[in-house]
Amino acid sequence: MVNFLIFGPPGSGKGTQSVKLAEKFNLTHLSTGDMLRAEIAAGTELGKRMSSIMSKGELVPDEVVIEMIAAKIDSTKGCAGFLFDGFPRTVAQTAALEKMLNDRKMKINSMLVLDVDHDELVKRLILRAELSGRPDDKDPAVIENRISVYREKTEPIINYCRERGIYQPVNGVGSIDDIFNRLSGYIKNLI
Ligand code: B4P
Repeated sequence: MVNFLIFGPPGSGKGTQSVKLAEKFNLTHLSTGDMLRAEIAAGTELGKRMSSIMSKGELVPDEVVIEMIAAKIDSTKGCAGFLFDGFPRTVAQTAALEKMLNDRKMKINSMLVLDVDHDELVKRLILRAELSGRPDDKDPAVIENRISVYREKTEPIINYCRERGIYQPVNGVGSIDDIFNRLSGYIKNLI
């Protein structure tokens, strides 16, 4: 199994690229954002508790997403590896993922970091709000909070992964197909 993190600020294209990459390389796409939104849509107790946190642009508790990911890893069979999208988002989640994978004789092979400037992120999310109806895309103040939370709590993971020699920056500006080709080039070299 070859496992990848797709990483970057909100609106950097993680979800967009993950769907295409998972299909091309037979990877299982695990998006904690999608899993949490599915809980909210199903009206579960967990979904109800997480909904107000997400609508403010804050991170849900580490243990919630760690448990979700562990369950998915154990129930997935027959893929070439995992593509983790939007997880990990804190250094604690990263350490938990490393342990989870080590316990199962796997590792994080590469962290692909989409590099996109602030104005482009805001532009994309405001545009998406018109189509998605996502409460965290609708309010510009919530978008700014999500970007600040990323800089403060999520970005430190880059150094953690750099020290492990798995950090790979990727230019995230351009057409969706161009970025897909850039990412595919890195994945092809490892799979
Ligand atoms: P996520 O679902 O992960 O949402 P996101 O950061 O907004 O990124 P997403 O993947 O959806 O967007 P993309 O960049 O593809 O998280 C949502 C919330 O869930 C978090 O704020 C948090 O509350 C919670 N959460 C999730 N995981 C968590 C965790 N591990 N721990 C704690 N809390 C967690 O795309 C954005 C837009 O850009 C799209 O409209 C797309 O069409 C467009 N786009 C993409 N590529 C483009 C390009 N090249 N050019 C132009 N537009 C492009």
